[in-house]
Amino acid sequence: MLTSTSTFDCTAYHGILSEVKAKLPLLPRRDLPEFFSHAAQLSDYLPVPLRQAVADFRRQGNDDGFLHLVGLPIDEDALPPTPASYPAPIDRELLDMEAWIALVGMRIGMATGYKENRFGTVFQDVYPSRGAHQLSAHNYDTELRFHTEMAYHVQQPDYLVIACSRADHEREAKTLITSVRKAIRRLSEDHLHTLRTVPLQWHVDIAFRNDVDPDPVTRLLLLTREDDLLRYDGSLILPSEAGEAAEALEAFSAAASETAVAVHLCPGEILLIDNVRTAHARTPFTPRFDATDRWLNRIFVRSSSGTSPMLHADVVPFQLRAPDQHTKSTLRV
Ligand SMILES: O=C(O)CCC(=O)C(=O)O
Ligand SMILES: [Fe+2]
Repeated sequence: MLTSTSTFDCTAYHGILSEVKAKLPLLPRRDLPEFFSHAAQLSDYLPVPLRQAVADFRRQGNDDGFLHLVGLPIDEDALPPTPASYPAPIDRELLDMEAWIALVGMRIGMATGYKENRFGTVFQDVYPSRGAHQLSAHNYDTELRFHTEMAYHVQQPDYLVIACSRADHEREAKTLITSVRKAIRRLSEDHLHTLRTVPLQWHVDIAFRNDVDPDPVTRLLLLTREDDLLRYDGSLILPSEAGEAAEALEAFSAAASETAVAVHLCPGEILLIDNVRTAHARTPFTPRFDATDRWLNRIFVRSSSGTSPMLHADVVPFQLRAPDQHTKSTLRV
């Protein structure tokens, strides 16, 4: 049942959900393309109201920029220890939350691995890790900055599907999602015009930096598609490099923080994030490193791939987006 535009409660559907999940292969990593293709077929048997909510979200998005699924079945007693490394062993049994992100995710596109990111793993674990880089989702002691996931990549994921297997002990870790549809209402016409016409310099995540090119850069407009497409990052776009757009960028950053929605993810919950209309962040939290720390499961999903056909669990190589052109027009729409 949809409790608001962005929350859907699955509690009423445990019977049918468990029946569908039971048909999935138990060792997904043995053959990921086969696993996800199986999940796509089985997803036709998910409860109609759930399929409808996901289909509506896929067709038109929503104001919040995410769909929060709550009350999915999870046997917390059966969970293995929170991982402390990746990739997961090939014979790790399917987790409840991995089953749900695969079944729900395959309603909106295809799971995708990114070759240079975590060895191209498609199913990813997100857990706190000592010494993690400040830009990494494994970081915990500082706020993970707002970011649109891989906006600079030609094969940018259209959606990010994250599930919670374990919450943090102190219930401090909030996932923040800011959506273009809400943030732009706070901006002046002048700032909007700048963000539609002046591309911003982008650096890329550490996974895509290497000895040959230690600092790939491109230039992207923050707003496109009539202000319904957002590319934003609080660290990979440097205000000092924003030139004439610096003030508009600062105004956007403030609007993004002010309009963001905070979700404290709990076991049995999924965030289906619209990665072309939002940026997300995470507040700091306090791990115990006792094998029961916060544990998220995640897949990146593409719903369109330009010209080439998409494959299930495809692993795509890094391709930097070509820079957007500076639009000289002085016409303010
Ligand atoms: O820890 C979170 O809530 C989100 C982390 C993140 O940015 C991600 O998983 O992509
Ligand atoms: Fe992220």
